[in-house]
Amino acid sequence: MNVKELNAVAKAMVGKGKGILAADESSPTIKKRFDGIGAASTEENRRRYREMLFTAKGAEAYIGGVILYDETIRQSTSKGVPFPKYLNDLGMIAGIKVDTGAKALAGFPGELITEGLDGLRDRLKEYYGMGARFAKWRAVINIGKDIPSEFCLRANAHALARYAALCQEAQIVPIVEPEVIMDGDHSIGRCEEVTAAALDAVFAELQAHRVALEGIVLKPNMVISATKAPKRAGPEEVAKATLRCLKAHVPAEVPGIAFLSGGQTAEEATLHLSLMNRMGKLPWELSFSYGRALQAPALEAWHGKEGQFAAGQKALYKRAKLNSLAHLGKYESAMEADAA
Ligand code: 5MM
Repeated sequence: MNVKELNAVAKAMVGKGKGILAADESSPTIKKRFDGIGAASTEENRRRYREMLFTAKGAEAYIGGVILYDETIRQSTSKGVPFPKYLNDLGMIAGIKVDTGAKALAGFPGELITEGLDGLRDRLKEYYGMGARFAKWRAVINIGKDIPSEFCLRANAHALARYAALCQEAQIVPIVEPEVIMDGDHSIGRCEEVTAAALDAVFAELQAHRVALEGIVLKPNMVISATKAPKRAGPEEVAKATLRCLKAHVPAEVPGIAFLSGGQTAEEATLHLSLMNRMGKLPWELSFSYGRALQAPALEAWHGKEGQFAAGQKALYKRAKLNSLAHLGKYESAMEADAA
């Protein structure tokens, strides 16, 4: 393992003004998204949709990495250029989702464990050969009455650390994603408590597995009220609580933190990121690795229609640019009107 090289890749993924486009929806998830706009989830439609996102002119100035799904990493542009090559040539580092999904954790009702470790060493070798230089694994932590259990946090952290160690052995930067889910009616305080416990469990396991923290990117949730919380915290409170939690639980050696959007609207996710980056000097780059918050407006504008391909690209470009400004702490809500 060459830690210096891993560190350089991690820094390039979330360098100043750059963030990550999460386009790694598995087949069931992309079908759900396509159902929402009445488009058929055929292999060609999925390829064309991803091509629309990846070839949006100018977005490469704001996107440092793109997370692909197994089907997508094997697909090409209409001109026959394999997607990973197309992206890497433009400086948008190709990455790959390697977990195989979150399944019920036996004996722990309501809790999930992420699978995908079997055969991972060989799969990583293959993906590296295809041009992937980073990977992603997502652990899912639900909040509810009496959950998460300490065991669930530990089991997911252990799997994340085993994945991360295998990635680094293969010279691939692991994105470590422990996602505390926003569904429910819990308060921002409860989210902070669970996020802190999840991060502590993750860093304890990463250390135990001898993972080089300089060679990872952390992808956490923001500390935020649940979608159905009776009184939801405002943007300033979300930004403050998230920074307080990260500063107390994420070691300074980690080069970059790239948030997931988790169901926030596109504008909320951008505003929260910008507010945090305005709150003084931080030990790590604080950026984005959004799926829905980057893609939802593009998906809506495209609507599965070839004639609206350019409109979809324009929408993706706009979100990429505004999130880049948010990474620099320079985004204002007023920019929404004229950032096309
Ligand atoms: C893009 O969605 C990713 C894949 O989801 P599935 O494995 O469920 O198909 C997802 O892991 C995503 O990368 C992160 O959750 C961040 O996405 P959001 O939409 O929360 O920013």
